[in-house]
Amino acid sequence: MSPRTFTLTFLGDIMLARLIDQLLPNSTNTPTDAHNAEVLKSKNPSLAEYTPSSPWGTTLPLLHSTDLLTINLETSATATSQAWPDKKYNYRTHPANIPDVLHLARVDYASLANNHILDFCEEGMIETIWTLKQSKISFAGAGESIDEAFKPATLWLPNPRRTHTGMQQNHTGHDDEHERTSTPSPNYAVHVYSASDHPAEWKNVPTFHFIDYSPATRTRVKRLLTQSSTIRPDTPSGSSENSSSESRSPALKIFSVHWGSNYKWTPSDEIQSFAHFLIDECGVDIVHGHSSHHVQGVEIYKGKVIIYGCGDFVDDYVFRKEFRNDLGAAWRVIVSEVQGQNQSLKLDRLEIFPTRNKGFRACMLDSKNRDHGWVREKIRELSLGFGSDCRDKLGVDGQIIFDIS
Ligand SMILES: *[C@@H]1O[C@H](CO)[C@@H](O)[C@H](O)[C@H]1NC(C)=O
Ligand SMILES: *[C@@H]1O[C@H](CO)[C@@H](O)[C@H](O)[C@H]1NC(C)=O
Ligand SMILES: *[C@@H]1O[C@H](CO)[C@@H](O)[C@H](O)[C@H]1NC(C)=O
Ligand SMILES: CC(=O)N[C@H]1CO[C@H](CO)[C@@H](O)[C@@H]1O
Repeated sequence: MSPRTFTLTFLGDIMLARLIDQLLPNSTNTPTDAHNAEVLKSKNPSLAEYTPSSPWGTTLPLLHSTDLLTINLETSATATSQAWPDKKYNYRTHPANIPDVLHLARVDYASLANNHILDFCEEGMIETIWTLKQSKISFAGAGESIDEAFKPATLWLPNPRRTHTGMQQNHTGHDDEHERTSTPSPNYAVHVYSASDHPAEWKNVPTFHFIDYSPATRTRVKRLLTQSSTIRPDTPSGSSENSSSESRSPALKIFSVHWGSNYKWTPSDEIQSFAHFLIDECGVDIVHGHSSHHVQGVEIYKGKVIIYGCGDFVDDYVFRKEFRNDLGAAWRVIVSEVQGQNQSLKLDRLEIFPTRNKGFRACMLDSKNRDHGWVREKIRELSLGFGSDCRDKLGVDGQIIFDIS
C-alpha cells in the first residue's frame, strides 16, 4: 500500500467585524459601521449581494480540497456591547454569522488567542466560545476554563468531518484497493495550541493564553506541550484503536501564534528563538504565525516549518501600499505517512497560494498576475533571510513550493 498523504491548510486573519459584519446577513447594532456600509453599497452595487460565502471569494475550491483547515479568527463573535475600555479597535461580528461563514469554508479550527477575542470583554469571549462549540468548530487559546484555553484541540487525519475520503492518494499506478480496504488504516491525531504575545493587558486574564519571551513562559509552554501531549479520549467515532491511543503522542503538533509588531517584515530575534525552541524542545512540527497584516518569510528548520506571518486573508482594513496588506496567501502543508513505522507522519513540503483581499473577498491570484509575482518575490526574499529557499518552478496551480524533507 502506498503511503497516504494529507494536506493541512493555514490561513491568517479572518476578520469578520465592522463593515464585513454589516455586509453579512446578520449584523451587530453598530450605527456608524452600518452607515458606512450603506455608503459603500451605494457606490459599489455588487456589495449588496454579499453573502456568507463572500469572504472566501474564489478560494473555496482550494479550501474544500484540504484535509484540515485552520484559521485565526480575528474578531469576537458577540452581540454584547460592553467594549473593552480604552482600546483603539474593538471588533465583533454577529454570532449568527459564524456557523454560516465558517462552515462554508469547512473550517476545522479557529485560533482564539489574539488581540480581539476580548474586545467585548469576557462576556463577548464566552459568547464567541459558545458559538464555536455550537458550530462544532475546534479552538484553543481562549476558553471557559484555564484548561480549555491552554490545552490543545485534537483534530484527526483522515478528517472524519470530510465527506470525501479525506485524503489524497498518491497514485503511483500500483495502489491496491483490496489491500486498502482489508487493512484498517490508522487515524493520526493532530494537536493544535494557540497563544498570543499581545495585548500585554490581557496577560492577567487567566483564560487567555498569553506568552512572552521570558524563561518562565518557556518553562510553562514546554511543560504544557510535553505533558499534555497524550491524546485526549475524544477519539473520533469509528476509531478502532483504544488502549494504545491513551498514551500515544499526537502525530503532529501545531502551534498557532499571534505575535510580533504589525507592519514589520522581519520577526524579532526573540520570536525566531522562540520558534526554534518550540521545535527543539516542545516537539512542534508546524508554527502557524500571524498578526503582521502582511506576509512574512518562511523558515524550514530541522524538517519542520515556521510560517512567521501568514498575512491577512480577509478584512476591511485600510490599504497600505508599502506593505500590500491586501495581499496574503493560503499556506498548505503536505504530510505523508512514514512507511514501516506506526502512527507517524512527516512533512513533505509547504505550498503557498497567493491571494488578494478585494471588495472584502479573498481571491486566488493567477500566477501571471503581477500581485502573484509580488507575493512570490517577497516571500522568497524574506525566507532567504532564514536560509530557506523555494523551488524555482511554481507548482501546477501556481503555488510557491518549499521542500521540507
Ligand atoms: C440572521 O439573518 C437571517 C437572514 O436575514 C435571518 O433569517 C435570521 O433570523 C438572522 N438570525 C439572527 C439570530 O438574527
Ligand atoms: C508520489 O510518490 C512518489 C514516490 O514516493 C513521489 O516521487 C511523487 O512525487 C509522489 N507524487 C505526489 C503527487 O505526491
Ligand atoms: C507497529 O505496530 C505493530 C503492532 O502494534 C508492532 O508489532 C510493530 O513493532 C510496530 N512497528 C514499529 C516500527 O514501531
Ligand atoms: C484493539 C484493542 O487494542 N483492543 C483493546 C481495547 O482495550 C481493551 C481493554 O483495555 C483491551 O482488552 C483490548 O485488547
